[in-house]
Amino acid sequence: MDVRKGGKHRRRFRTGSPGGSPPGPARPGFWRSPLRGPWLTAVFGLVLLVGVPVMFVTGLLSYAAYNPDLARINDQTPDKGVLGFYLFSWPTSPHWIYRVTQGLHVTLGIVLVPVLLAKLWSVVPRLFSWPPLRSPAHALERLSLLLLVGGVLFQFATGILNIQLEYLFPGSFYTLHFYGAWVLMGAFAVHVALRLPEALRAVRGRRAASGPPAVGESAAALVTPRPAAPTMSRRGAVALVGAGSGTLLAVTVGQSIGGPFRRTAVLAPHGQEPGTGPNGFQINKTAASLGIRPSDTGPGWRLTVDGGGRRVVLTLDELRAMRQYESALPIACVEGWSTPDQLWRGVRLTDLAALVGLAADTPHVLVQSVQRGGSFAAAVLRDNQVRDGRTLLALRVNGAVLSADHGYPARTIVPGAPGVHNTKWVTRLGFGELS
Ligand code: HEM
Ligand SMILES: Nc1nc2c(c(=O)[nH]1)N[C@H]1C(S)=C(S)[C@@H](COP(=O)(O)O)O[C@H]1N2
Ligand SMILES: [Mo]
Repeated sequence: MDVRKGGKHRRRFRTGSPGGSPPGPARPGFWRSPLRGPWLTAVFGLVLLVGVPVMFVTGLLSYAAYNPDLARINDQTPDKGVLGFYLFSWPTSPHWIYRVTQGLHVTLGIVLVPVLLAKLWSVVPRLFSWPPLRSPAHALERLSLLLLVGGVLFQFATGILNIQLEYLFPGSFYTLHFYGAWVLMGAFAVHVALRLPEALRAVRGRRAASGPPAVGESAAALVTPRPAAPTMSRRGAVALVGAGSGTLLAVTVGQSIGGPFRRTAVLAPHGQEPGTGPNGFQINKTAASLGIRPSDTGPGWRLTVDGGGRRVVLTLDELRAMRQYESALPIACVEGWSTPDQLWRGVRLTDLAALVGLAADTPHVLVQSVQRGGSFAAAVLRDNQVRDGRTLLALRVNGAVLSADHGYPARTIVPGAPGVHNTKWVTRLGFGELS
Protein backbone atom coordinates (compact mmCIF):
# COMPACT_ATOMS: atom_id res chain seq x y z
CA MET A 1 0.00 0.00 0.00
CA ASP A 2 1.01 3.63 0.18
CA VAL A 3 2.33 3.53 3.70
CA ARG A 4 5.99 3.06 2.97
CA LYS A 5 6.10 5.62 0.19
CA GLY A 6 4.39 8.13 2.43
CA GLY A 7 6.74 7.38 5.31
CA LYS A 8 8.83 10.49 5.11
CA HIS A 9 5.72 12.65 5.25
CA ARG A 10 4.26 10.91 8.22
CA ARG A 11 5.62 13.37 10.73
CA ARG A 12 4.07 16.23 8.82
CA PHE A 13 0.59 14.74 8.89
CA ARG A 14 0.40 14.00 12.56
CA THR A 15 -2.45 11.76 13.47
CA GLY A 16 -2.14 11.18 17.15
CA SER A 17 -2.16 7.43 16.66
CA PRO A 18 0.59 5.68 18.61
CA GLY A 19 3.75 4.80 16.79
CA GLY A 20 2.74 6.96 13.81
CA SER A 21 1.02 4.04 12.02
CA PRO A 22 -2.16 5.03 10.16
CA PRO A 23 -5.34 4.88 12.23
CA GLY A 24 -8.14 2.29 12.03
CA PRO A 25 -9.57 1.93 8.52
CA ALA A 26 -6.45 3.41 6.92
CA ARG A 27 -4.35 0.45 8.16
CA PRO A 28 -3.28 -1.93 5.41
CA GLY A 29 -5.20 -5.12 5.92
CA PHE A 30 -8.12 -3.45 7.72
CA TRP A 31 -10.36 -4.09 4.68
CA ARG A 32 -10.19 -7.81 4.07
CA SER A 33 -12.73 -8.80 1.41
CA PRO A 34 -10.94 -10.84 -1.26
CA LEU A 35 -13.55 -9.66 -3.77
CA ARG A 36 -12.14 -6.15 -3.94
CA GLY A 37 -9.88 -5.53 -6.86
CA PRO A 38 -9.57 -3.74 -10.15
CA TRP A 39 -11.96 -6.06 -12.01
CA LEU A 40 -14.94 -5.67 -9.66
CA THR A 41 -14.45 -1.91 -9.39
CA ALA A 42 -14.12 -1.59 -13.17
CA VAL A 43 -17.31 -3.58 -13.86
CA PHE A 44 -19.43 -1.38 -11.59
CA GLY A 45 -17.57 1.72 -12.80
CA LEU A 46 -18.32 0.98 -16.45
CA VAL A 47 -22.03 0.59 -15.68
CA LEU A 48 -21.98 4.02 -14.03
CA LEU A 49 -19.94 5.40 -16.94
CA VAL A 50 -23.04 4.84 -19.07
CA GLY A 51 -25.69 5.42 -16.40
CA VAL A 52 -24.54 8.70 -14.88
CA PRO A 53 -24.35 10.62 -18.20
CA VAL A 54 -27.82 9.29 -19.08
CA MET A 55 -29.02 10.73 -15.74
CA PHE A 56 -27.36 14.04 -16.56
CA VAL A 57 -28.82 14.34 -20.05
CA THR A 58 -32.34 13.25 -19.08
CA GLY A 59 -32.16 15.61 -16.08
CA LEU A 60 -31.26 18.56 -18.29
CA LEU A 61 -34.07 17.56 -20.65
CA SER A 62 -36.44 17.56 -17.68
CA TYR A 63 -35.42 21.13 -17.07
CA ALA A 64 -35.69 22.13 -20.75
CA ALA A 65 -39.20 20.67 -20.85
CA TYR A 66 -40.42 23.46 -18.58
CA ASN A 67 -39.54 26.04 -21.25
CA PRO A 68 -37.77 27.96 -18.48
CA ASP A 69 -36.31 30.49 -20.93
CA LEU A 70 -39.85 31.55 -21.85
CA ALA A 71 -41.24 32.79 -18.57
CA ARG A 72 -40.11 33.33 -15.02
CA ILE A 73 -43.04 31.33 -13.61
CA ASN A 74 -41.92 28.28 -15.63
CA ASP A 75 -38.43 28.44 -14.14
CA GLN A 76 -37.90 26.45 -10.97
CA THR A 77 -34.17 27.25 -11.12
CA PRO A 78 -33.69 30.96 -11.68
CA ASP A 79 -30.25 32.53 -12.16
CA LYS A 80 -28.96 29.58 -14.15
CA GLY A 81 -26.88 31.96 -16.33
CA VAL A 82 -24.66 30.15 -18.85
CA LEU A 83 -25.80 26.79 -17.43
CA GLY A 84 -28.97 27.33 -19.45
CA PHE A 85 -27.07 27.42 -22.76
CA TYR A 86 -28.66 24.23 -24.11
CA LEU A 87 -32.28 25.34 -23.66
CA PHE A 88 -34.51 24.97 -26.71
CA SER A 89 -38.22 25.03 -27.53
CA TRP A 90 -39.59 21.82 -26.06
CA PRO A 91 -41.33 19.86 -28.86
CA THR A 92 -44.90 18.52 -28.81
CA SER A 93 -44.03 15.37 -30.77
CA PRO A 94 -43.81 12.55 -30.09
CA HIS A 95 -46.59 13.17 -27.61
CA TRP A 96 -45.02 10.67 -25.16
CA ILE A 97 -41.57 12.27 -25.21
CA TYR A 98 -41.65 13.44 -21.60
CA ARG A 99 -43.04 10.12 -20.40
CA VAL A 100 -39.89 8.52 -21.78
CA THR A 101 -37.26 11.07 -20.76
CA GLN A 102 -38.50 11.55 -17.22
CA GLY A 103 -39.54 7.92 -16.73
CA LEU A 104 -36.00 6.99 -17.74
CA HIS A 105 -34.46 9.54 -15.37
CA VAL A 106 -36.36 8.36 -12.32
CA THR A 107 -36.45 4.62 -13.09
CA LEU A 108 -32.75 4.47 -13.96
CA GLY A 109 -31.98 6.56 -10.87
CA ILE A 110 -33.63 3.93 -8.66
CA VAL A 111 -32.17 0.97 -10.54
CA LEU A 112 -28.62 2.34 -10.28
CA VAL A 113 -28.73 2.52 -6.47
CA PRO A 114 -27.33 -1.01 -5.87
CA VAL A 115 -24.61 -0.44 -8.50
CA LEU A 116 -23.64 2.85 -6.91
CA LEU A 117 -23.49 1.36 -3.41
CA ALA A 118 -21.49 -1.63 -4.68
CA LYS A 119 -19.07 0.69 -6.48
CA LEU A 120 -18.53 2.73 -3.34
CA TRP A 121 -18.10 -0.45 -1.29
CA SER A 122 -15.49 -1.71 -3.75
CA VAL A 123 -13.33 1.41 -3.43
CA VAL A 124 -13.88 2.20 0.23
CA PRO A 125 -10.27 1.35 1.25
CA ARG A 126 -9.09 4.04 -1.17
CA LEU A 127 -11.20 6.65 0.61
CA PHE A 128 -8.95 6.00 3.63
CA SER A 129 -5.68 6.03 1.66
CA TRP A 130 -2.84 7.13 3.90
CA PRO A 131 -1.45 9.72 4.31
CA PRO A 132 -4.54 11.68 3.28
CA LEU A 133 -2.60 14.36 1.39
CA ARG A 134 0.71 13.54 -0.21
CA SER A 135 1.25 16.39 -2.64
CA PRO A 136 -0.67 19.28 -4.21
CA ALA A 137 -1.61 17.00 -7.13
CA HIS A 138 -2.79 14.32 -4.75
CA ALA A 139 -4.77 16.93 -2.82
CA LEU A 140 -6.49 17.99 -6.05
CA GLU A 141 -7.36 14.41 -6.90
CA ARG A 142 -8.79 13.91 -3.41
CA LEU A 143 -10.87 17.06 -3.81
CA SER A 144 -12.29 15.78 -7.11
CA LEU A 145 -13.15 12.50 -5.34
CA LEU A 146 -14.88 14.38 -2.55
CA LEU A 147 -17.00 16.25 -5.10
CA LEU A 148 -17.62 13.01 -7.01
CA VAL A 149 -18.71 10.86 -4.08
CA GLY A 150 -20.45 13.71 -2.27
CA GLY A 151 -22.10 14.86 -5.49
CA VAL A 152 -23.44 11.48 -6.48
CA LEU A 153 -24.77 10.76 -2.97
CA PHE A 154 -26.34 14.22 -2.92
CA GLN A 155 -28.03 13.76 -6.33
CA PHE A 156 -29.40 10.35 -5.42
CA ALA A 157 -30.56 11.44 -1.97
CA THR A 158 -32.35 14.58 -3.18
CA GLY A 159 -33.85 12.84 -6.22
CA ILE A 160 -35.19 9.89 -4.25
CA LEU A 161 -36.51 12.06 -1.43
CA ASN A 162 -38.25 14.20 -4.03
CA ILE A 163 -40.07 11.33 -5.72
CA GLN A 164 -41.06 10.02 -2.29
CA LEU A 165 -42.52 13.51 -1.66
CA GLU A 166 -40.25 14.01 1.36
CA TYR A 167 -38.99 17.56 1.08
CA LEU A 168 -36.54 17.27 3.96
CA PHE A 169 -33.68 19.28 2.46
CA PRO A 170 -33.38 23.01 2.93
CA GLY A 171 -34.17 25.22 -0.05
CA SER A 172 -35.69 24.32 -3.38
CA PHE A 173 -35.23 20.80 -4.70
CA TYR A 174 -34.82 22.11 -8.25
CA THR A 175 -32.02 24.50 -7.40
CA LEU A 176 -30.14 21.99 -5.25
CA HIS A 177 -30.52 19.15 -7.73
CA PHE A 178 -29.69 21.35 -10.74
CA TYR A 179 -26.45 22.82 -9.39
CA GLY A 180 -25.60 19.49 -7.76
CA ALA A 181 -25.79 17.91 -11.21
CA TRP A 182 -23.27 20.33 -12.70
CA VAL A 183 -20.83 19.92 -9.81
CA LEU A 184 -21.14 16.16 -10.07
CA MET A 185 -20.63 16.11 -13.84
CA GLY A 186 -17.49 18.25 -13.52
CA ALA A 187 -16.00 15.85 -10.98
CA PHE A 188 -17.25 12.86 -13.00
CA ALA A 189 -15.47 14.10 -16.15
CA VAL A 190 -12.17 14.49 -14.24
CA HIS A 191 -12.57 11.07 -12.66
CA VAL A 192 -13.33 9.32 -15.96
CA ALA A 193 -10.38 11.01 -17.67
CA LEU A 194 -8.08 9.76 -14.89
CA ARG A 195 -9.48 6.25 -14.50
CA LEU A 196 -11.04 5.02 -17.75
CA PRO A 197 -7.86 3.56 -19.30
CA GLU A 198 -7.22 1.60 -16.11
CA ALA A 199 -10.80 0.32 -15.91
CA LEU A 200 -10.70 -0.90 -19.50
CA ARG A 201 -7.39 -2.66 -18.88
CA ALA A 202 -8.84 -4.29 -15.77
CA VAL A 203 -11.84 -5.84 -17.55
CA ARG A 204 -9.82 -6.84 -20.61
CA GLY A 205 -6.94 -8.24 -18.56
CA ARG A 206 -9.35 -10.48 -16.78
CA ARG A 207 -10.68 -11.85 -20.04
CA ALA A 208 -7.24 -12.48 -21.53
CA ALA A 209 -6.27 -16.12 -20.99
CA SER A 210 -2.64 -15.58 -20.07
CA GLY A 211 -0.51 -13.07 -18.26
CA PRO A 212 -1.31 -10.93 -15.26
CA PRO A 213 -3.67 -8.02 -15.87
CA ALA A 214 -1.75 -4.80 -16.36
CA VAL A 215 -3.27 -2.44 -13.81
CA GLY A 216 -2.11 0.83 -12.38
CA GLU A 217 -0.77 1.38 -8.90
CA SER A 218 -4.01 2.75 -7.45
CA ALA A 219 -6.12 -0.07 -8.86
CA ALA A 220 -3.72 -2.66 -7.50
CA ALA A 221 -4.06 -1.02 -4.08
CA LEU A 222 -7.71 -2.16 -4.02
CA VAL A 223 -6.51 -5.70 -3.41
CA THR A 224 -6.27 -6.50 0.28
CA PRO A 225 -2.87 -7.67 1.57
CA ARG A 226 -4.69 -9.80 4.18
CA PRO A 227 -7.57 -11.54 2.39
CA ALA A 228 -10.30 -13.17 4.47
CA ALA A 229 -11.90 -16.39 3.25
CA PRO A 230 -14.31 -15.58 0.40
CA THR A 231 -18.05 -16.00 1.01
CA MET A 232 -18.91 -15.60 -2.67
CA SER A 233 -17.17 -15.17 -6.00
CA ARG A 234 -16.66 -11.86 -7.79
CA ARG A 235 -19.14 -12.94 -10.42
CA GLY A 236 -21.52 -13.85 -7.62
CA ALA A 237 -21.21 -10.33 -6.25
CA VAL A 238 -21.96 -8.84 -9.67
CA ALA A 239 -24.97 -11.16 -10.01
CA LEU A 240 -26.22 -10.14 -6.55
CA VAL A 241 -26.04 -6.45 -7.43
CA GLY A 242 -27.71 -7.17 -10.78
CA ALA A 243 -30.52 -9.00 -8.97
CA GLY A 244 -30.94 -6.03 -6.63
CA SER A 245 -31.23 -3.66 -9.56
CA GLY A 246 -33.60 -6.02 -11.35
CA THR A 247 -35.85 -6.23 -8.28
CA LEU A 248 -35.95 -2.44 -7.97
CA LEU A 249 -36.80 -2.19 -11.67
CA ALA A 250 -39.64 -4.70 -11.26
CA VAL A 251 -41.23 -2.84 -8.34
CA THR A 252 -40.76 0.65 -9.85
CA VAL A 253 -41.30 0.65 -13.59
CA GLY A 254 -45.06 0.07 -13.23
CA GLN A 255 -45.53 3.68 -12.18
CA SER A 256 -44.14 4.88 -15.53
CA ILE A 257 -46.10 2.38 -17.61
CA GLY A 258 -49.28 3.04 -15.67
CA GLY A 259 -52.67 1.43 -16.17
CA PRO A 260 -52.86 -2.09 -14.69
CA PHE A 261 -49.06 -2.12 -14.20
CA ARG A 262 -49.36 0.59 -11.60
CA ARG A 263 -50.28 -2.09 -9.09
CA THR A 264 -46.78 -3.58 -9.38
CA ALA A 265 -45.13 -0.29 -8.37
CA VAL A 266 -45.07 -1.05 -4.67
CA LEU A 267 -42.54 1.71 -3.99
CA ALA A 268 -44.65 4.39 -5.70
CA PRO A 269 -45.60 7.06 -3.18
CA HIS A 270 -49.02 7.91 -4.64
CA GLY A 271 -50.49 4.49 -3.96
CA GLN A 272 -51.24 1.72 -6.40
CA GLU A 273 -54.98 2.14 -6.89
CA PRO A 274 -56.11 5.23 -8.76
CA GLY A 275 -59.78 4.17 -8.73
CA THR A 276 -62.05 2.98 -11.53
CA GLY A 277 -64.18 4.46 -14.29
CA PRO A 278 -63.32 7.16 -16.86
CA ASN A 279 -61.57 9.31 -14.25
CA GLY A 280 -59.83 6.31 -12.70
CA PHE A 281 -56.22 7.28 -13.39
CA GLN A 282 -53.51 8.74 -11.19
CA ILE A 283 -54.23 12.02 -9.40
CA ASN A 284 -51.30 14.12 -8.28
CA LYS A 285 -52.93 16.53 -5.85
CA THR A 286 -56.61 16.41 -4.99
CA ALA A 287 -58.85 19.46 -5.17
CA ALA A 288 -59.42 19.28 -1.41
CA SER A 289 -55.69 19.17 -0.62
CA LEU A 290 -55.17 22.41 -2.55
CA GLY A 291 -58.14 24.20 -0.99
CA ILE A 292 -60.20 24.27 -4.22
CA ARG A 293 -63.75 24.96 -2.98
CA PRO A 294 -66.81 23.63 -4.81
CA SER A 295 -67.94 27.26 -5.12
CA ASP A 296 -64.76 28.07 -7.13
CA THR A 297 -65.75 25.62 -9.84
CA GLY A 298 -69.57 25.69 -9.50
CA PRO A 299 -72.16 27.53 -11.62
CA GLY A 300 -70.41 30.85 -10.93
CA TRP A 301 -67.24 29.64 -12.69
CA ARG A 302 -66.18 31.60 -15.78
CA LEU A 303 -63.33 31.35 -18.28
CA THR A 304 -61.74 34.70 -19.03
CA VAL A 305 -59.78 34.92 -22.30
CA ASP A 306 -57.51 37.95 -22.69
CA GLY A 307 -55.35 38.81 -25.69
CA GLY A 308 -54.65 41.46 -28.28
CA GLY A 309 -56.19 44.07 -25.99
CA ARG A 310 -59.54 42.25 -25.95
CA ARG A 311 -61.37 40.20 -23.34
CA VAL A 312 -64.03 37.51 -23.71
CA VAL A 313 -65.71 35.83 -20.71
CA LEU A 314 -67.35 32.44 -21.23
CA THR A 315 -69.63 30.24 -19.15
CA LEU A 316 -69.20 26.48 -19.13
CA ASP A 317 -72.23 26.09 -21.40
CA GLU A 318 -70.73 28.52 -23.90
CA LEU A 319 -67.48 26.52 -23.91
CA ARG A 320 -69.45 23.31 -24.46
CA ALA A 321 -71.20 24.93 -27.41
CA MET A 322 -67.89 25.56 -29.18
CA ARG A 323 -66.42 22.97 -31.54
CA GLN A 324 -65.01 20.05 -29.50
CA TYR A 325 -61.90 18.05 -30.42
CA GLU A 326 -60.42 14.84 -29.05
CA SER A 327 -56.83 13.95 -28.33
CA ALA A 328 -55.25 10.92 -26.70
CA LEU A 329 -52.53 12.14 -24.35
CA PRO A 330 -50.85 10.94 -21.14
CA ILE A 331 -50.16 12.70 -17.87
CA ALA A 332 -46.39 12.40 -17.29
CA CYS A 333 -45.34 13.84 -13.96
CA VAL A 334 -41.85 15.21 -13.28
CA GLU A 335 -41.70 12.79 -10.37
CA GLY A 336 -41.48 9.92 -12.82
CA TRP A 337 -44.96 8.40 -12.83
CA SER A 338 -47.20 8.54 -15.88
CA THR A 339 -50.54 7.35 -17.12
CA PRO A 340 -51.10 5.71 -20.49
CA ASP A 341 -52.87 7.92 -23.07
CA GLN A 342 -56.28 9.15 -21.89
CA LEU A 343 -58.90 10.36 -24.35
CA TRP A 344 -59.48 14.05 -23.65
CA ARG A 345 -62.23 16.15 -25.23
CA GLY A 346 -62.50 19.91 -25.27
CA VAL A 347 -61.78 23.18 -27.02
CA ARG A 348 -58.63 24.02 -28.97
CA LEU A 349 -56.55 26.86 -27.54
CA THR A 350 -56.26 28.29 -31.07
CA ASP A 351 -60.06 28.55 -31.24
CA LEU A 352 -60.09 30.41 -27.91
CA ALA A 353 -57.36 32.76 -29.20
CA ALA A 354 -59.50 33.40 -32.27
CA LEU A 355 -62.30 34.68 -29.99
CA VAL A 356 -60.08 37.66 -29.08
CA GLY A 357 -58.99 38.12 -32.68
CA LEU A 358 -55.68 36.23 -32.54
CA ALA A 359 -56.43 33.87 -35.41
CA ALA A 360 -53.10 33.57 -37.22
CA ASP A 361 -49.76 33.16 -35.41
CA THR A 362 -51.26 32.49 -31.99
CA PRO A 363 -48.71 33.59 -29.36
CA HIS A 364 -47.72 31.93 -26.06
CA VAL A 365 -50.36 31.88 -23.33
CA LEU A 366 -50.43 32.29 -19.57
CA VAL A 367 -52.78 29.65 -18.11
CA GLN A 368 -54.16 30.45 -14.64
CA SER A 369 -56.04 28.24 -12.22
CA VAL A 370 -58.66 29.14 -9.63
CA GLN A 371 -56.12 27.79 -7.16
CA ARG A 372 -54.84 30.45 -4.75
CA GLY A 373 -51.06 30.23 -4.42
CA GLY A 374 -48.94 27.11 -4.67
CA SER A 375 -46.30 26.50 -7.29
CA PHE A 376 -48.44 24.90 -10.02
CA ALA A 377 -51.35 27.33 -10.06
CA ALA A 378 -50.21 28.79 -13.40
CA ALA A 379 -47.89 28.05 -16.34
CA VAL A 380 -46.90 29.64 -19.64
CA LEU A 381 -47.26 27.48 -22.77
CA ARG A 382 -45.04 28.30 -25.74
CA ASP A 383 -46.50 29.15 -29.16
CA ASN A 384 -45.58 25.73 -30.61
CA GLN A 385 -47.62 24.12 -27.82
CA VAL A 386 -50.58 26.48 -28.25
CA ARG A 387 -50.69 25.96 -32.02
CA ASP A 388 -50.60 22.16 -31.84
CA GLY A 389 -54.11 20.95 -32.68
CA ARG A 390 -53.87 18.31 -29.93
CA THR A 391 -53.49 20.95 -27.21
CA LEU A 392 -56.89 21.35 -25.57
CA LEU A 393 -58.70 23.08 -22.80
CA ALA A 394 -60.25 19.75 -21.86
CA LEU A 395 -63.77 19.51 -20.42
CA ARG A 396 -64.10 15.72 -20.56
CA VAL A 397 -61.93 12.62 -20.30
CA ASN A 398 -62.62 9.07 -21.49
CA GLY A 399 -66.23 9.98 -22.23
CA ALA A 400 -67.08 11.56 -18.85
CA VAL A 401 -67.02 15.05 -17.37
CA LEU A 402 -63.70 15.77 -15.62
CA SER A 403 -63.76 14.81 -11.95
CA ALA A 404 -63.06 17.51 -9.36
CA ASP A 405 -59.60 16.04 -8.75
CA HIS A 406 -58.69 15.97 -12.46
CA GLY A 407 -59.52 19.67 -12.83
CA TYR A 408 -63.27 20.18 -13.29
CA PRO A 409 -64.57 22.13 -15.09
CA ALA A 410 -61.59 22.70 -17.42
CA ARG A 411 -57.90 21.87 -17.60
CA THR A 412 -55.21 22.21 -20.23
CA ILE A 413 -53.65 19.10 -21.77
CA VAL A 414 -50.53 19.52 -23.92
CA PRO A 415 -48.73 16.85 -25.99
CA GLY A 416 -45.21 16.08 -24.80
CA ALA A 417 -45.33 18.49 -21.87
CA PRO A 418 -44.53 17.67 -18.23
CA GLY A 419 -47.67 16.95 -16.16
CA VAL A 420 -47.12 20.13 -14.19
CA HIS A 421 -47.91 22.22 -17.30
CA ASN A 422 -51.34 20.59 -17.64
CA THR A 423 -52.99 23.12 -15.34
CA LYS A 424 -56.16 21.98 -13.56
CA TRP A 425 -59.21 24.15 -12.69
CA VAL A 426 -58.31 26.73 -15.35
CA THR A 427 -60.10 30.06 -15.08
CA ARG A 428 -58.09 32.46 -17.26
CA LEU A 429 -56.04 32.40 -20.45
CA GLY A 430 -53.80 35.39 -21.14
CA PHE A 431 -52.53 35.20 -24.73
CA GLY A 432 -49.19 36.99 -25.14
CA GLU A 433 -48.73 37.30 -21.34
CA LEU A 434 -45.73 36.06 -19.40
CA SER A 435 -46.82 36.76 -15.82
C1 HEM B 1 -26.36 11.08 -11.48
C2 HEM B 1 -27.35 11.51 -10.76
C3 HEM B 1 -28.32 12.57 -11.20
C4 HEM B 1 -28.15 13.66 -12.01
C5 HEM B 1 -26.87 14.11 -12.71
C6 HEM B 1 -29.43 14.33 -12.10
C7 HEM B 1 -29.69 15.49 -12.82
C8 HEM B 1 -30.90 16.17 -12.88
C9 HEM B 1 -31.12 17.48 -13.44
C10 HEM B 1 -30.04 18.34 -14.09
C11 HEM B 1 -32.44 17.78 -13.30
C12 HEM B 1 -33.14 19.08 -13.70
C13 HEM B 1 -33.25 19.97 -12.47
C14 HEM B 1 -34.17 21.17 -12.67
O1 HEM B 1 -35.26 21.00 -13.23
O2 HEM B 1 -33.79 22.27 -12.23
C15 HEM B 1 -33.07 16.66 -12.67
C16 HEM B 1 -34.40 16.58 -12.37
C17 HEM B 1 -34.97 15.57 -11.61
N1 HEM B 1 -34.31 14.48 -11.04
FE1 HEM B 1 -32.36 14.06 -11.21
N2 HEM B 1 -30.36 13.64 -11.37
C18 HEM B 1 -29.72 12.55 -10.80
C19 HEM B 1 -30.28 11.59 -9.99
C20 HEM B 1 -31.64 11.51 -9.70
C21 HEM B 1 -32.25 10.42 -8.97
C22 HEM B 1 -31.51 9.22 -8.43
C23 HEM B 1 -33.58 10.70 -8.90
C24 HEM B 1 -34.67 9.88 -8.26
C25 HEM B 1 -34.74 8.59 -8.39
C26 HEM B 1 -33.80 11.96 -9.56
C27 HEM B 1 -35.02 12.59 -9.67
C28 HEM B 1 -35.24 13.75 -10.36
C29 HEM B 1 -36.56 14.37 -10.47
C30 HEM B 1 -37.85 13.88 -9.86
C31 HEM B 1 -36.39 15.50 -11.27
C32 HEM B 1 -37.48 16.43 -11.75
C33 HEM B 1 -37.45 17.72 -11.12
C34 HEM B 1 -38.33 18.61 -11.91
O3 HEM B 1 -37.93 19.01 -13.00
O4 HEM B 1 -39.41 18.89 -11.42
N3 HEM B 1 -32.61 12.42 -10.05
N4 HEM B 1 -32.10 15.68 -12.41
N1 LIG C 1 -53.89 23.97 -10.58
C1 LIG C 1 -53.06 22.92 -10.53
N2 LIG C 1 -52.84 22.21 -11.65
C2 LIG C 1 -52.00 21.16 -11.63
C3 LIG C 1 -51.32 20.81 -10.45
C4 LIG C 1 -51.55 21.56 -9.29
O1 LIG C 1 -50.98 21.30 -8.20
N3 LIG C 1 -52.43 22.62 -9.36
N4 LIG C 1 -50.44 19.72 -10.46
C5 LIG C 1 -49.83 19.44 -11.76
C6 LIG C 1 -49.04 18.23 -11.77
S1 LIG C 1 -47.55 18.28 -10.97
C7 LIG C 1 -49.42 17.10 -12.47
S2 LIG C 1 -48.41 15.78 -12.61
C8 LIG C 1 -50.77 17.04 -13.11
C9 LIG C 1 -51.49 15.81 -12.61
O2 LIG C 1 -52.76 15.74 -13.17
P1 LIG C 1 -53.82 14.70 -12.59
O3 LIG C 1 -53.88 14.90 -11.11
O4 LIG C 1 -55.10 14.98 -13.30
O5 LIG C 1 -53.29 13.34 -12.96
O6 LIG C 1 -51.53 18.19 -12.83
C10 LIG C 1 -50.86 19.40 -12.89
N5 LIG C 1 -51.81 20.47 -12.78
MO1 LIG D 1 -46.37 16.50 -11.61
